[in-house]
Amino acid sequence: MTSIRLILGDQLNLKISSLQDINPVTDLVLMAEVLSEASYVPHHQKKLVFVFSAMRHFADSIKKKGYRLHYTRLTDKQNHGSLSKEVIRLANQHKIKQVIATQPGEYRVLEELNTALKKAAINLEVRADDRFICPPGYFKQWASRRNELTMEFFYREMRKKTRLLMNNGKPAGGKWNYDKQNRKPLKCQTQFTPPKRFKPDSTTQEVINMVQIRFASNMGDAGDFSFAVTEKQAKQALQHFIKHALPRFGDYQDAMLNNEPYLFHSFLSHYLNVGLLDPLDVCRQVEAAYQAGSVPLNSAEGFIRQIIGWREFIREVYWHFMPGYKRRNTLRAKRKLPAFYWTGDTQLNCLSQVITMTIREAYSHHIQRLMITGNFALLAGLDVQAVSDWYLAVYTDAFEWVELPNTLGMTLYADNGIVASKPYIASGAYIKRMSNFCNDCCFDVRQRTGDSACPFNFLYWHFVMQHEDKFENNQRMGFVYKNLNRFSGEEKLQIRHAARKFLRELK
Ligand code: FAD
Ligand code: DLZ
Repeated sequence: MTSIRLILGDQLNLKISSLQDINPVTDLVLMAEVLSEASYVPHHQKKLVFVFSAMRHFADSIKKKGYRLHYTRLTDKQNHGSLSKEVIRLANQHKIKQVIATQPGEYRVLEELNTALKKAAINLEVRADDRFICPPGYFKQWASRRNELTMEFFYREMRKKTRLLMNNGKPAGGKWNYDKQNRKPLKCQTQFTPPKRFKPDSTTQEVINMVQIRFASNMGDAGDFSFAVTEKQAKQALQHFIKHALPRFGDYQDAMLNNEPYLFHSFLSHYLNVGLLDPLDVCRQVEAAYQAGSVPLNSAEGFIRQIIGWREFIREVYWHFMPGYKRRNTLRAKRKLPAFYWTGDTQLNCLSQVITMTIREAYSHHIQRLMITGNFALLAGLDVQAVSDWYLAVYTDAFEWVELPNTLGMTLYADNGIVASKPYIASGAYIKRMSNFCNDCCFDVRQRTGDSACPFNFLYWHFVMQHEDKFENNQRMGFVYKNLNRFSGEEKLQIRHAARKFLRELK
């Protein structure tokens, strides 16, 4: 039967399951730039340019393959504005009753397609997304056998399944995980080679112009866009990372520095998430670099763990617990998102640094997301939905399946400990240890209370006191409550006053 093969903006790979068994003579491939997807959160300008330009370049590959393509541009007059409406428009136009899609990355999109196509009496076949390593059904079975969903144990299963860094069934080097060797702070004189950049071609330039006009008030500047937008370019970016940054990725994974967004991180997540890079292929190349002796084991293992461990685990958590997951808010965090999350205009240097880098690059690395903007959001009790929407909007790699469990779960503890076994909270001392942000800050990281005290300090202890009932018996929080018990009543009172005053004035 003739079918429409739907390709979404994050499914840009010729091996995608929805294209398998395509009849190039009769079937139609549909790709659509639509306003509903471009505006369900106010996406960063660079994210919009990336998605649209990568879609347009991928459309060229579809045509080169000889497939019949229907491509709707955002500015086309007949564009009906949403994915389901574009599918139905094309189906009606060609009298086609069968649509084949790879499972969308977001529950919202799957629901939209299911509901609208059912109403239009069009059959929708949804195929598994086999770019992911964990096979359908595996996680459910794995989860049913345990009380706690610990990423580390899931990761070991993925190592066995992929045989990455395995020798005769045993982990390379004798240990599964070298995380303890991955927490060194960095010196500000360290030299970095930034990620590979690409000059926009005429296709990208056209998209830049469109985004600058239509999304002028969105965060960021599309004008200096220089990301890879094709599979070929993304592969060059990967090679560049393996050669220049991966060898020191492991040691300095958790470090942060003023004005240095990338350090030794890969800047590859957005390429992986839209399909320009294949996760398993990336991991095999990293393994090969380790086997060739050009990359130490703690870097290779650390990097592979992020992809076959965290990335896969996070996706499984999303699909396992949605749709209810999105509404979770265990700590009842409801405070309005402060305006500085959109401007970077705050006296706290660490927040200003990370948000300013985010505005410039539509990127920040994991520890910046988790321990600076995320840590603040958790300590200040910022509204879970607003914080999640912010992360979904501002990062190029943000798609709900990966953004939500990282934000709501790992960062905000709103899922009651499914992703994180304890809240990821830290006072100024952690930020000082892992970065040079505090050197340029007007607040004093050594002070817990008083006018110049670092707000992360009193907010940290305020959070610990506020949620004592919930966390005092959490084994991993034992030392924190032991420390709290050493504080005098007067000191606790001062902390409460300082935190409440700060939070009252937070706008
Ligand atoms: P590297 O540090 O070089 O890591 C290598 C790769 O591992 C990444 O490219 C990514 O694919 C994968 N990875 C690492 N950590 C994670 C993780 N926790 N979850 C999933 N994959 C991971 N990642 C996204 O891809 N999209 C998001 O929307 C997203 N939102 C996040 C929100 C918060 C609050 C936090 C704390 C983390 C979020 N992450 C997200 C995870 C992580 O921060 C990014 O994957 C990483 O910063 C991307 O930069 P990189 O490519 O340089 O990663
Ligand atoms: C993020 C995004 C944007 C900005 N625009 C489109 C679009 O116009 N067309 C499309 O097919 N996909 C787009 N995407 C990705 C989707 O919003 C969505 O995140 C993924 O398809 C996952 O379901």
